[in-house]
Amino acid sequence: MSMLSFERKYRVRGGTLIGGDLFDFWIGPFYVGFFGVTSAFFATLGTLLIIYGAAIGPTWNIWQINIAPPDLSYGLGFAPLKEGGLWQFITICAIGAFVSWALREVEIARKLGIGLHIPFAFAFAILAYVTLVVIRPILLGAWGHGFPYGILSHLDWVSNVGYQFLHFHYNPAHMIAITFFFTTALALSLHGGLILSCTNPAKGQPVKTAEHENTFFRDDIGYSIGALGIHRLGLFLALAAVFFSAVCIVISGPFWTRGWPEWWNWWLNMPIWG
Ligand code: 07D
Ligand code: 07D
Ligand code: U10
Repeated sequence: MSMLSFERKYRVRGGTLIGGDLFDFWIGPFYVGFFGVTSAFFATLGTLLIIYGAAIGPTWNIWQINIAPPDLSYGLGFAPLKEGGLWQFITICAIGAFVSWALREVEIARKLGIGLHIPFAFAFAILAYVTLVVIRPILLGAWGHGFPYGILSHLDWVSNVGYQFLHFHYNPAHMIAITFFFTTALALSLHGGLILSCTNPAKGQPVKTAEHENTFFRDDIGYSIGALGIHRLGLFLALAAVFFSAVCIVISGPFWTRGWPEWWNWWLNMPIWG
């Protein structure tokens, strides 16, 4: 409720990227905008296509519903609806919805006069998805290299593709991505822990200040990155994790076709060993 007086001030026209005032309004808590309409359109259509795919498929079991990409023999062409064409339409809808959502975030940020950090961050997730279902399939020459849309079937795809490269853990970019993911969790737990320890003290105790926060880490590890710094670091770590994920999958196949353990032979093959 305390937000309402602020919202009255900010819920004004302007900041849209396209369409001027046309969709510049709110429905309940949601800002609509041109890209809200395109988000809703693509998300609704994509979801209906998934439901249609489920309806013509063998099961309504939520875990087992599967919309597979076309057979490799279709290459980069369009496939009939029931033989992967649905997957192709759903992919178009998904990209339409994700990009619309990012642009809607841009419009909201512009209205508020804040930075574009959040849509910038979401763009990395979209990049990872597009790498999996567009960039890598194009580099490999067939839409059939995209992952299937289904809760369990997409896990099977990850496992199969992993074993195609013998042992995916030896993929160096996968190692870097995983390290960034783990570091992101460490950073968030340290930050969440520190903020709660200072701002949510035991009953009767005063709330502590930034001095306490800095001093804890100076005493503990000799250095404090500071209040702004930890947020910059957190964003960097999370985006780096996703970026190296996209790298690790796009090099698997298009740029390296053998098992990943073999990649490390460059070390044994160094001329310095004589
Ligand atoms: C908590 C924000 C909320 C989002 C949620 C996901 C749907 C799908 C669709 C029935 C953190 C909503 C889910 C809309 C329903 C149909 C057709 C985000 C939060 C709650 N995966 N994945 C999951 C997606 C890929 C992998 C869960 C999407 C790649 C592994 C969920 C994509 C690879 C495991 C899911 C995608 C991969 C999962 C939980 C897109 C490498 C698990 C996700 C669009 C990245 C885990 C049964 C979550 C699981 C899991 C969704 C892509 C690997 C169903 C939408 C191909 C190894 N994935 N995934 O919490 O339990 O994300 O699977 O790219 O173990 Mg996946
Ligand atoms: C793609 C999601 C994008 C989501 C978007 C939004 C909606 C809306 C609506 C909730 C990228 C979707 C939104 C649908 C929902 C509402 C209302 C995120 C995406 C745009 N791996 N591995 C990774 C680990 C192994 C393999 C990445 C660990 C095995 C393959 C990450 C381990 C083998 C691929 C990672 C491990 C193997 C990966 C995933 C451990 C299998 C990929 C994160 C501890 C035998 C994938 C780009 C990611 C990748 C990937 C971690 C093990 C294979 C670094 C920790 C050894 C084939 N693995 N992996 O990318 O890089 O998120 O994808 O063993 O393709 Mg791996
Ligand atoms: C952070 C923070 C911080 C905070 C914070 C947070 C990070 C210190 C100040 C935020 C963090 C949290 C709240 C914590 C929890 C968050 C997570 C764990 C992340 C995961 C989040 C979720 C799982 C929630 C996901 C929910 C979503 C995405 C909302 C779903 C929304 C909708 C379904 C509606 C979308 C709205 C749209 C598209 C625009 C408006 C549209 C409508 C209202 C619908 C009506 C549509 C129209 C009018 C358009 C017409 C429709 C058409 C044309 C379609 C027709 C098509 C056909 C085919 C028929 O650091 O600071 O605290 O809080």
